[in-house]
Amino acid sequence: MAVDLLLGLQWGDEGKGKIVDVLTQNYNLISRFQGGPNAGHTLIFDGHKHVLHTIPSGIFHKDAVNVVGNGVVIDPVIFNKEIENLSQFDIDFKNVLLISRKAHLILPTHRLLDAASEKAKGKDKIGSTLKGIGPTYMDKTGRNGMRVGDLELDNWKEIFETLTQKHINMLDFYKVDLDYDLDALREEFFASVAELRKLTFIDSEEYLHTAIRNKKTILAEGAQGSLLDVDFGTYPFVTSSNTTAAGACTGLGIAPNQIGEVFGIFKAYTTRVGSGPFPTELFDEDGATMAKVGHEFGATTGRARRCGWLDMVALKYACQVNGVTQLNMMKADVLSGFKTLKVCTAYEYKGEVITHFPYNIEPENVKPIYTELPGWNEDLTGMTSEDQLPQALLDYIAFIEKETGIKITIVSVGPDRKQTIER
Ligand code: 2SA
Ligand code: MG
Repeated sequence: MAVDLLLGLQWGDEGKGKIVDVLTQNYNLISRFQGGPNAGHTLIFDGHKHVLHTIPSGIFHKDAVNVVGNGVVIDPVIFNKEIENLSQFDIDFKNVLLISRKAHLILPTHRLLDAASEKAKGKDKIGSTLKGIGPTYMDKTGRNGMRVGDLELDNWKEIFETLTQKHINMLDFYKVDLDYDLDALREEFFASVAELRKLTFIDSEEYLHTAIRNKKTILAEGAQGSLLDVDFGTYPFVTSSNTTAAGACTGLGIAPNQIGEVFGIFKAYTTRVGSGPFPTELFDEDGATMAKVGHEFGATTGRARRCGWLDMVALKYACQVNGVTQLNMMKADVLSGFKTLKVCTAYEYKGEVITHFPYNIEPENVKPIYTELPGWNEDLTGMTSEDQLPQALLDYIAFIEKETGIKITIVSVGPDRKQTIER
């Protein structure tokens, strides 16, 4: 089949960037279909760490073409900084980084609206990355947005000014103090647009269909995670796009029957950054150990990530919504040294035991019910094949495979490309 999908099954930061990087060699095209600069995909190779936000993770592979699909939202300012950060690599951006004309643009005032909305919500804030994601998707579905293709029109600055003025009026609504210099923001935006124009804008759905007809292989790279999906996540503590498999169809213009493998990426434990319910969250030493050993800080904002045990109820739900065909388990090495591992296999929901993911998983409704498994002590980070893995880890893997009914085909034992065990 032509298009394989790679998706995060939890609340983001599962390690998608690393797996795309490992898999890229198998694909001609890597595409992003949703989200924007809120994403932080970390790749580590040759001893260096690289964080990508909007650019697909295939950018480091010479032979891959990278497509930013219509479902993505692009901030020209951040996009250019990302390109500048890659200047040490000899990348021919004009030919290997193609942008959909139908992708929406994040304006500086979208960022201001995001900040104002969060500030106005106070303690109930979403914990957004403040990149303007929500307001940009609101303008998209509200049919007011500005698209990449608009930059090719003579009157694009008028379109920009009209939308900016609307946003300035909206800012009044929030009644919060925001410090900003509109002229400076405008200048920075225009300068970045001039840079963005040096790249190639395409009708990406047509481009991808031609590629499919020409038997090219395509990997669609998801951002954030299934539990942040605007429909299926822990609403309202979600992002504003469809992060699940269906989002790849609408965000690229591919048909469901063109999808082949669906790689579901999950951490051996769970993390969440930002607000919102998290049934297996740990507030004790164990959680602190996961955060410390796993270096659990946001790749975009540097915020500390909340940590907890693996939630099988949520994982099975994500597998189901996405039609996952292969599981990839990340950060198994971080669990070395725990005497006992807990996996949440059911919820006590309003006094009843349930095994499905309900409407509302707020702590007052949901208490996790755990199954305990023995831990392992071995350092996994130097292991290169399955036969070196400790029996307790193999049992942990077998347990997850039995619960989900899906094979774990990759076990990651460290952040580097090389620390990847295929099964
Ligand atoms: P937004 O900015 O409107 O999409 O935020 C809404 C919620 O979605 C969460 N979110 C994320 N969660 C995990 N990782 C994300 N990307 C960065 C990373 C985050 C960072 O890879 O580390 O650096 O902090 C991401 N993007 C959005 C967000 O926390 C809100 O809960
Ligand atoms: Mg991330």
